[in-house]
Amino acid sequence: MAKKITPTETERCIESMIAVFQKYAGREITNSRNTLSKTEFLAFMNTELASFTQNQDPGVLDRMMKKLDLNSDGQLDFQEFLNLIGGLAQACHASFTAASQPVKKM
Ligand SMILES: [Ca+2]
Repeated sequence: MAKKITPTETERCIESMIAVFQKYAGREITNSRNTLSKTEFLAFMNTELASFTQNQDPGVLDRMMKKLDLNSDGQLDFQEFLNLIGGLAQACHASFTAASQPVKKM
């Protein structure tokens, strides 16, 4: 009998990133299943990162899409998507580490 291999937390995270990307990239039948169109990007942001988007002015997501779209093809491929996730993870990590710093005594 084959031993069942349990994925590690890291492996599950990678699998989740791919699954989420594919879920939104596959929404519009007229658009590639391997990239996020602007509509798919907005759906992703407003669903998966609603706590971030709800307090932003509408131009922020437009500017984010333009900045993330490194090859300016109007689509976000998986690498461009990962830059977004990496940037958000970095910002969260920075705020967690800042919050856990002991308060300096004067
Ligand atoms: Ca692109």
